[in-house]
Amino acid sequence: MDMYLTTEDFREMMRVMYTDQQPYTLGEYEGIPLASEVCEIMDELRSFEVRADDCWIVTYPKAGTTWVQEIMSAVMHDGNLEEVNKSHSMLRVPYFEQTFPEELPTTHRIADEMPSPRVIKSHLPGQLLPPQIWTKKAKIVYVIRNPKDLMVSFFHFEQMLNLKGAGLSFEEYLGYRNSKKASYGSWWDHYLYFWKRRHQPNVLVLRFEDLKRDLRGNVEIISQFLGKALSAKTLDDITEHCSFINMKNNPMTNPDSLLAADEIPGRSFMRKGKSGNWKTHFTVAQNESMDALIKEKLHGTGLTFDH
Ligand code: PPS
Repeated sequence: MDMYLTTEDFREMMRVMYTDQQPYTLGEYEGIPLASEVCEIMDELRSFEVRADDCWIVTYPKAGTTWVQEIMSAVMHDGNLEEVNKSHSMLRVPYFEQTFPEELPTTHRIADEMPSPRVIKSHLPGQLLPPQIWTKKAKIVYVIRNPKDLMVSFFHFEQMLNLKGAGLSFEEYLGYRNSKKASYGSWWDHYLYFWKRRHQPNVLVLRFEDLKRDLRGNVEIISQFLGKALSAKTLDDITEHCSFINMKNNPMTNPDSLLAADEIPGRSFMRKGKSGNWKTHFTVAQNESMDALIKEKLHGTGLTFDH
């Protein structure tokens, strides 16, 4: 990605897009609300040339994308962290549907030029990903996070970057994000698409809470899934590299610098990095209503969340 876009370009563009502009407008593609610019390129994205050795990190936003993409990138570099730290995670791992101002190529065109094996990030719901992912059997790591923590993380993120949900109270935000009108559609449809496919050999479904409980074990699971036989020492090093505090302190893994979020005092993309942070945000009534929604939407699917 550096071939086309320098870190400085990227940062300046993000500053303009997020800090100076009004919240983006949402369009709709096949019933899924997406940023209007993304809707415009969706037909092109659907015909993207997938490679069999691509590794995709797919998530509903705020489920642990940045964390797992960094683990995947480090694994695909065989744990060579010196090499990994030469460029920012967001440049190493292209965000598939990210659009840029007109004079720059869109991310998927940049990804076209990247050498194999590629790690590619997307938040698109499964049914909108390029169909070649399934025919070529590219590997997909999908991360699920307790939707209550997802709400809190997303709420703060949208405030921080002045996105669609900025300006809403937490109560109003819950109403928006728990509806099919939210950007990227509903979290439950997004989760269930992959949950139902979790036994397919090219799909690995992980849980944010499991990564918190046992990061080393999950680094090993990811490495095996990606076909890498890494030494215990290398797995230890990747685990260390991907701890919350190390990712927050590392300018090549903390998105703040590229999102120009470090210009906003007291705010950080790497906010808390915890499971159960929702407990300090939800009222009793909000918690009950969220429990009822989770029960209604996930009933009979086998997907549940610990408290
Ligand atoms: S995005 O914008 O969709 O790419 O966001 P995403 O990366 O999916 O989610 C951001 C949340 O993940 C937390 N995070 C981590 N937690 C623990 N350990 C590590 N290493 C880590 N890296 C990122 C990040 O802090 C956001 O969660 P919250 O709850 O807001 O802190």
